[in-house]
Amino acid sequence: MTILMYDLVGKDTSRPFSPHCWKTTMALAHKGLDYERIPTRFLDVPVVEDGASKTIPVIRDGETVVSDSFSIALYLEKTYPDRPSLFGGPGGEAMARFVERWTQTTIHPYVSIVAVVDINALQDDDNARYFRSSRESNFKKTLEDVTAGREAGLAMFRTSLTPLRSMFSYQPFIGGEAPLFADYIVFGAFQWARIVSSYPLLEQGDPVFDWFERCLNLHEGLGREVAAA
Ligand SMILES: N[C@@H](CCC(=O)N[C@@H](CS)C(=O)NCC(=O)O)C(=O)O
Repeated sequence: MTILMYDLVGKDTSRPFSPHCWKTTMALAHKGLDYERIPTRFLDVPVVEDGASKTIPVIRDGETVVSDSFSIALYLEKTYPDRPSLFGGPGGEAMARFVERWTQTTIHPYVSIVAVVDINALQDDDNARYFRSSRESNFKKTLEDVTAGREAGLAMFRTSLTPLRSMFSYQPFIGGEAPLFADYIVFGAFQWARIVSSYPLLEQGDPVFDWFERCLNLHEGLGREVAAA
C-alpha cells in the first residue's frame, strides 16, 4: 500500500524544502517503500489529516497516521523490520537521537539565519505573510535583520562542524560504511539550505561537502531531483 507523506512546499509544488520532511523522504526510500508526496503549504499544515499535528512531516500508512520525523522513522523501523534498517539496533536509535539534537541545536539555527529571507520569497502572498509574522515574532527582528548576520556567523558555523568533519577520516557515512537515519537527519538540514538558498554554507574540498554529495547520490539521486537554488 502506498504511504502518503505530507511534504512542505512553497509556491512551486515541485520544490519540497523542509529539513524534517527530507528526513522522512530519505527514510521511506531507504526502506524501499512506496510513497506519495502530498505538497503542503504552511497554511495547510493545521488541516493535514484533520489536524493530526501542528507540524509536518505527517504520514498515513493505511489506518495509521504518524507525525514527527523521528517518530516516523521509529514507526517505519518497527513496522517494516525486514527492510533495510534505519538505525542498526537500539543503540543506533539512541545515538540517532543525539545526532538529531546536535543537528537541531548546531546546524538549524545558522541555516535559519542564512535562509529566512529566501524561504519567505518562495511562498505565495498568504503563506509569506504567515511565515514572516510567525518567524519575526520568534526572532523578535525583521527577517532581513536576521539574515544580515549571516556573514558574521559563517566561520564559526563551519568550525562547529569539526566533529562531523573529523569523523569522515574514519568512515564515509555517520552510519559507518553505509547511511543510516542519522545521516538523513544531518542531510535534511543541508538539503533545506541547498534548495532554498544559494548561500555557500560548505566549501568544496571540505569532507562534509563530499559526504553531502554522497548523500545526494543515494537512492538513485533522490536528493538531486530538486535542483539547488
Ligand atoms: N520535530 C518535528 C519538527 C517539524 C517541523 O518543525 N516542521 C515545520 C516545517 S520544517 C512545520 O511543519 N512548521 C509549521 C509551521 O511553521 O507552521 C519533526 O522532526 O518532524
